[in-house]
Amino acid sequence: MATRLATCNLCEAMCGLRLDLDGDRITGVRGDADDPLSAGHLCPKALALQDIREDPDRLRRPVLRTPDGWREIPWPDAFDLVAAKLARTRAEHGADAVAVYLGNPVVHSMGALTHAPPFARLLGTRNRFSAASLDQLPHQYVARHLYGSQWLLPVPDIDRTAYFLAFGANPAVSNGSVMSAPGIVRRIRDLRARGGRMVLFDPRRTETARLADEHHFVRPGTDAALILAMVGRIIAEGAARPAPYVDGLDRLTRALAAFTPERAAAVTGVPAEVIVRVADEFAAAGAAAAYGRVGVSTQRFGTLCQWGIQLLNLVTGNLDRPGGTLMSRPAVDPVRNRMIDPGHEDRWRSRVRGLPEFGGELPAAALAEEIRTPGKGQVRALLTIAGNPVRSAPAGHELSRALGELDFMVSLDFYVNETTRHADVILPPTDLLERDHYDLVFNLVAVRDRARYTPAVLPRTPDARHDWEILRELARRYRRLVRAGSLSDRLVLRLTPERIVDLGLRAGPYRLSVAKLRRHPHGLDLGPLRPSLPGRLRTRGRRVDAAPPVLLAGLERARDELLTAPRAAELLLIGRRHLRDDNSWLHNSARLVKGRPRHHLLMHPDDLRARGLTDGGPVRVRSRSGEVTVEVSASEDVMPGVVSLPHGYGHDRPGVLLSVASTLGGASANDLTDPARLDELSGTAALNGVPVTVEPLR
Ligand SMILES: Nc1nc2c(c(=O)[nH]1)N[C@H]1C(S)=C(S)[C@@H](COP(=O)(O)OP(=O)(O)OC[C@H]3O[C@@H](n4cnc5c(=O)[nH]c(N)nc54)[C@H](O)[C@@H]3O)O[C@H]1N2
Ligand SMILES: Nc1nc2c(c(=O)[nH]1)N[C@H]1C(S)=C(S)[C@@H](COP(=O)(O)OP(=O)(O)OC[C@H]3O[C@@H](n4cnc5c(=O)[nH]c(N)nc54)[C@H](O)[C@@H]3O)O[C@H]1N2
Ligand code: SF4
Ligand SMILES: [Mo]
Repeated sequence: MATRLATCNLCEAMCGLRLDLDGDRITGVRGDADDPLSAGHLCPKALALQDIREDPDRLRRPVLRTPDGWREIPWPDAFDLVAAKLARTRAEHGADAVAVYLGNPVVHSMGALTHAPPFARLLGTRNRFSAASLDQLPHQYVARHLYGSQWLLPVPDIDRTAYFLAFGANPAVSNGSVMSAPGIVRRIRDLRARGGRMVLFDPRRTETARLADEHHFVRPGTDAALILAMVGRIIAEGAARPAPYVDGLDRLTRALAAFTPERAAAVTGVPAEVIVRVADEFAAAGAAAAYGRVGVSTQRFGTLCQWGIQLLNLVTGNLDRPGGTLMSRPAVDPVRNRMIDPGHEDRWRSRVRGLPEFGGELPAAALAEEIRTPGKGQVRALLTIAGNPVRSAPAGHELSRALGELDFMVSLDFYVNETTRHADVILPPTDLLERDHYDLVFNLVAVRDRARYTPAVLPRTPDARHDWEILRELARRYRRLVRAGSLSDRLVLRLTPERIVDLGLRAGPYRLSVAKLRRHPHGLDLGPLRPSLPGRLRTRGRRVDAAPPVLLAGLERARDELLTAPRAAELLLIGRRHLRDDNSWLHNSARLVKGRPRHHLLMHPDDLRARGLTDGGPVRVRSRSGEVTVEVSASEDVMPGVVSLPHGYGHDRPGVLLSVASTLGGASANDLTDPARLDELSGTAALNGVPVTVEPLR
C-alpha cells in the first residue's frame, strides 16, 4: 500500500487528490486536504480516473477500420498512414480540405494543450474548430474588446464577496467554470454565513439555486435584456463608480436607453421590481461580483450577456476590487509572457455561410456544412482530438451523417464513441494518471492563485503514448511530406510539455520552475486574488472602453429581437448537467451512472397537462432541425414554458463501443439544437433557448 498525490483534471476545479495504491491499482481516492485551492474537496467523478484505467472498452493500441471491424495496427504504421492521408488531401485539394476539431479535454491536459494547437496550425487550414465555440467564446470575445486580451478573464472573488450575482451557471454541479472553485458549495455557504447574499437567475431551480438566498426564473435567451437593464438602472440612479481608467459611460448610457426594467420584465419574465431591487442591492453591496456561465454564453446573445456582466462589475467599481472580480496571477502567465494570441477576429470567413473566425477558429456549428457542401475548399478529411462533436455540437445527427461522407478521418481518443466511430484510424493516448500534469488553463481563472505540478502517478502500459507524443510523431512524419509550419510551432512541437511549462514558470511572475514545484507536491499557495489593474490591461493606453464600437453595433442589431417577447405557445429547450456526468463521456463508468436515470426531459406539470402528457411516459420532441424521443418527467423546478434535456446522452448507436453507456437510454439534446442559431458576435452556438414542440408518442 502506498499513497500518491494526483491532480484531477476531469473538470475545471483541479482538485488535489490522495490516491491509495495497491501496486498499480487504486484502492482509495481522497481529497488532498493540504492543497491550498481545493483543500480536501473531491467529487464522485474522481473515481472515474480508476474506471477509465480498467475499462475493457478502452482502446490501448491504434485501430484501423476494416470491412470486418476494427483491427489493431502498430504505431509506426498508424503514423505513416495518417501522415500520408493528411498530406495527400492537402496536395490534392488544398490545406483547407483538412479540418481539425479540438474537444474539451484538450484544455485539461498539459501535453495535449501544448501540442495540439501548434499541430493544428501546421496543417495550414482555416477549418479549425473546437469546443470553445460551444462554450466560452463570449467571455473571450468580451475580454479581448474590454481588456485587450481574450485571456484576461476576471474571476469572482467568491471567498470575500458580499454579494454574488449569478446568471446561467450551476457551480454546485459543475464545480465552477471560468471560475475554478473546488468546494464551491462550502464557499457559498461561507459567503452566506458571513452575512453575504447570493442571487441567481436560471430557468431551472437548480442545485445551486437551493444554496442561494434568492433564485428567479428567467426566460431562456433573454438575459441580455435583464442584465443590460440592471446596468442602465445603476447608471440612471447615479450609482456608477467606475475606476478612473474606464471610458465610454456616456455612449453606453445612450445605447442602454431602450432597456428599461419594464421592457426587460416583459421579455424575461423577471418582474421589474426584482430587476430594480437586485440592481440597487448589487450597486450598494460594497464588494459584489457578477458572474455568468454556460446558460448565458451558449445562447442567442451570449456576447451581449457577458458584456453586460462585465459592465455590472465595471460600473460599480467592483472590477479589480477584493470581493469583486479580479484577474488571477497564474504562475505560468501566458498573457504576460506573450505566449498566447491576445485574440483577433474576421481575418477569414467560413466558406459556406461566411461566418467570421475568432482567435483562429471557425464556429463548430459550421463544421457539418463545410463537409457536406461541394466546391473548392470543401472539407474532405478531419482530425479530432479529445472531442465528441456528434454529441456536443448543434445538429449532431447532421454532423454524424457528414462524417460518414469524409474521405478520411482520424481521431485521438481512447473510446469508440458517436464521433470516433466514423474515423478510419483511432490513436489512443495514455490516460490521465499516466502523465504529468500542470494546469495551464484553469489556473488562469481560479479563485485563488496556486501552482501544482503532479508527476505521472502510474506507469503507462507498454506501447502507450501520450497525446503530445502522438502529435509530435505525426508532425515529424507529416513534415517529411509537406514543408509546413512556422518556426515557432515546429520548435514547440519538438519540446516536451514539461520543458514548455518550465520555461513558462521561469518567465512567470513568481520565477518558479518545475523543479521547485516538485518540492511542493501539494501545490504552492500563491495567495488570494489581488488587484492588478490598469497595469495588466493589454489595451491601448491601458484604458477600458466600456462601450467598444463592435459591441455597440452588435447591441444595435440585436435590439429588436431582444426586446420582443417570445410567443407564449413555444417551449424553449435548455440543457442540464449532473454531478456524475462529464459532458458526453464517463458514461461507461458503472459506478458513476448507477442510480435513478437522469436523462429525462424535465417539464413543468402545467405544460404536461396542457399537452395531455403522462409523467414518465415517452414523448416526441421536435425542433426546426431534428427530433428525438425520450421520457418526460414532471418538475416544478423548471420554469413554465421551458423544457430541459442534458447533452451527451444517446449512446445506443450502431458501432459505438461503450458497453455500459449503450444501455443508458436517453437522447442527445444536440439532435434538437440548431446550427443556424448562433451568438452572432462570437460565433458560439445558441444551444440554450431552442424552440421545440413536445407531443405524446403514440
Ligand atoms: N459534473 C459536471 N461538471 C462539469 C461538466 C459536466 O458535464 N458535469 N462540464 C464542465 C464544462 S465543459 C463546463 S463548460 C462547465 C459548465 O458550468 P456551468 O455553466 O456552471 O454548468 P451548467 O450546468 O451548464 O449551467 C448552466 C445553467 O444555465 C441555465 N440556463 C440555460 N439556459 C439559460 C438561459 O437562457 N439563461 C439563464 N440565465 N440560464 C440558463 C441552465 O439551467 C443551467 O443551470 O461545467 C464543467 N463541469
Ligand atoms: N446542448 C448542449 N451541448 C453542449 C453543451 C451544453 O451545455 N448543451 N456544452 C458544451 C460544452 S461547455 C462543451 S465543453 C462541449 C464538450 O464537447 P466535446 O469536447 O466535443 O465532447 P466531450 O464529451 O467532452 O468529449 C470528450 C472526448 O475526449 C476523450 N478524451 C478524454 N480525455 C482525453 C485525453 O486526455 N486525450 C484524448 N485524446 N481524448 C480524451 C473522451 O473519450 C471523449 O471522447 O459540449 C458542448 N455541447
Ligand atoms: S470536482 Fe472536478 S476536479 Fe474535483 S474531483 Fe470532481 S471532477 Fe475532479
Ligand atoms: Mo465546456
